[in-house]
Amino acid sequence: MNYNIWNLFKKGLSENSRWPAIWNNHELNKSYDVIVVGGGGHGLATAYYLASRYNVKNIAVLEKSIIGLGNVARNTTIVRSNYLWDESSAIYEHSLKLWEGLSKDLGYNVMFSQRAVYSLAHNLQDIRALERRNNANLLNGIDSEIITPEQLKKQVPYLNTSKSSRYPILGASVQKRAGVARHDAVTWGYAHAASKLGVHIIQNCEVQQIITQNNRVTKLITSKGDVKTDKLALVVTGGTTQLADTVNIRLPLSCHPLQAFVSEPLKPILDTVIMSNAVHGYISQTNKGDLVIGAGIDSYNGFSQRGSPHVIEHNARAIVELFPVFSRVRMNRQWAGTVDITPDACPIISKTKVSGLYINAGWGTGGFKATPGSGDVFAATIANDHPHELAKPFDLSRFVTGHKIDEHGAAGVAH
Ligand code: FAD
Ligand code: PYC
Repeated sequence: MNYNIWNLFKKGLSENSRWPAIWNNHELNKSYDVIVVGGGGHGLATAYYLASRYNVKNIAVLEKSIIGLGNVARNTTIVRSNYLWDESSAIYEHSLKLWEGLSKDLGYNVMFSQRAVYSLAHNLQDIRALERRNNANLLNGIDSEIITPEQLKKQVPYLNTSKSSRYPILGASVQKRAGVARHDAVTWGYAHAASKLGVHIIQNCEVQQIITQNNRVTKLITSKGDVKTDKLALVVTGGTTQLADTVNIRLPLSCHPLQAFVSEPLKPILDTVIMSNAVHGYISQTNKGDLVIGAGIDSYNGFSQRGSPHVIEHNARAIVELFPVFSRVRMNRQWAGTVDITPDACPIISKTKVSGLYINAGWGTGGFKATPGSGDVFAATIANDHPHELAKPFDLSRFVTGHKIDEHGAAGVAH
């Protein structure tokens, strides 16, 4: 099915009935050339690019639940590339460029909206950190500007820029090409395009154990039976350490809950994304009208998909500081996801000591924006059995050599 204007018109005439399935569900075959474990954004993107760019056939994505119910569905969809260090800004900028053509590439509207992302500064240290990152971004050819509170007020009229507020805003950085996308559409778009290229998407199929022979991946034990492969890609966020444990690989990942909540729908009032690390909250408005709000991680380790009340209470207070006009808005839903964080807040995209086993994890609080870029460079790494140039700095060896890339400051969310 092509989602072109003509087909949309035709289906509209039949009251949108009889739309075909967006992707095909398959039974598990006995073997595949490449198995991708995890049907989140990154797993589906990896499978799509393996098939579309690297000419790999006979691929399966195994998902323990239903595709797109993990973090890809639980995140707040901010897409930007303004990281501090060359290595990370390069991979995030590669991703942002792919976002810019993604709907066309997938033949599915992922509703990518380049509505700009503002990061606020409330003290001198914030200003220095934003200026440093702004200069680094400009040197790497990434769009970024520093603006004054007066300029900010013109662009975001309801923001409280009063000098007498508790944490006055001293300035901001803005990336105008940044924005948001629709998370479900990203999942379904990749599933649709991968499925069209023959990728088998197998839901309700939990991978329980990896079997090796002579230090090579040979087979997987799953809840739907055994399946053979000699190339296995793990893209399972919070599930990575448990699966890697089955082949005695220990990973520097710790999992935390990260919460978000949305309000009742409002008429259009906020046409951009505002982030503040100092008062500790960020906010945007969806196309439906809901305000989408989040803050930092819950500090304890855990896999809970709810989170602690005091974190969102603090978060709501921060948003009311920034936007007193939202103080009477009712909140509709709250949830959490499980974010997998490395010591340097950068991902792991790596071959491993087991031949044929590749790991993509540790995107922590910031992986949604990386979905296309991560999928592309990981697919290249798997297809060539050699790290893609942009993936090289994110090899597991950095935790041994000490070549870490500290992005805690640009992560957008405190950890
Ligand atoms: P997931 O969707 O979690 O995919 C992993 C999949 O693996 C899951 O579907 C899971 O069921 C499956 N799986 C696990 N174990 C197994 C197994 N044994 N067998 C088979 N399948 C298995 N990032 C941003 O860039 N911008 C944001 O604004 C942003 N906001 C966030 C807000 C919140 C509240 C949260 C929780 C995260 C946020 N993130 C954000 C981070 C982002 O969501 C993640 O980094 C990203 O979604 C992770 O990649 P994924 O989509 O592939 O993960
Ligand atoms: O990485 O920009 C980000 C982000 C915002 C909220 C969660 N992550």
